[in-house]
Amino acid sequence: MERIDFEKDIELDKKDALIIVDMQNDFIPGGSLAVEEGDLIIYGINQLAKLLKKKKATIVLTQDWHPKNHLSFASNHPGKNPGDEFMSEDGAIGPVLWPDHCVQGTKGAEFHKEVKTKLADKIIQKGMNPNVDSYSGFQDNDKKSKTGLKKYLDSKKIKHIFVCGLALDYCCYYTAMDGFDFGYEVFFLVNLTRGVDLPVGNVENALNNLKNTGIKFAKIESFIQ
Ligand code: VGL
Ligand code: ZN
Repeated sequence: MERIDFEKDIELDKKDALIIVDMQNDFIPGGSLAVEEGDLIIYGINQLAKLLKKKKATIVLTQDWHPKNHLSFASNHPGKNPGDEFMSEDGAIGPVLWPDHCVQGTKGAEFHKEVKTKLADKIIQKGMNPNVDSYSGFQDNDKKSKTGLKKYLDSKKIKHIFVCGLALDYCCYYTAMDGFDFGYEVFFLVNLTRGVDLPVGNVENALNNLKNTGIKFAKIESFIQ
């Protein structure tokens, strides 16, 4: 992507929601599916969360929450390794297999200790069906089952969502795209995300698709304090 144009002078209010995607130990350096520099975005996410709280906006955390037998794990496919290409016909699993991560009840599935989880109004868990992955905070990859995020946002009359967290090209990307499809105005907080870039080029593709879809980009400086 040539360059990113950031929005200016965004005035936050109670129709806004910050969606903080999967800020869990396994996605942060030291974790099993560590995203490079994933720890560096925590401070900014907390700052923004405090600002949203002040403006009476809503804060949602998503949490990847897999059973041990989840089919996105390479370990559940004999002979396969993490990073291997794998795509199921209905799009439920893939395009690559992952190391075991965010297994329910493990340390790796917990939010990073520096993330201010007390500011959250709601936690949305996803990825519990062993046969289907759920990159989006809204629904499973096969789009058959919903997480409850849309219902929750609509109950609070949310119109605009701001997406940050991990990983840029998976869970943040699909959450933003579904948010757009479901009718919200979507702002992608690109500086408060980091990507896995698997397969290589995936981050660039994701950013281009977001832009071409009509999703806007914002950063901390975009907001009126
Ligand atoms: C994610 C891969 C597998 C993410 C979750 O949070 O982006 N990526 N599970
Ligand atoms: Zn996962």
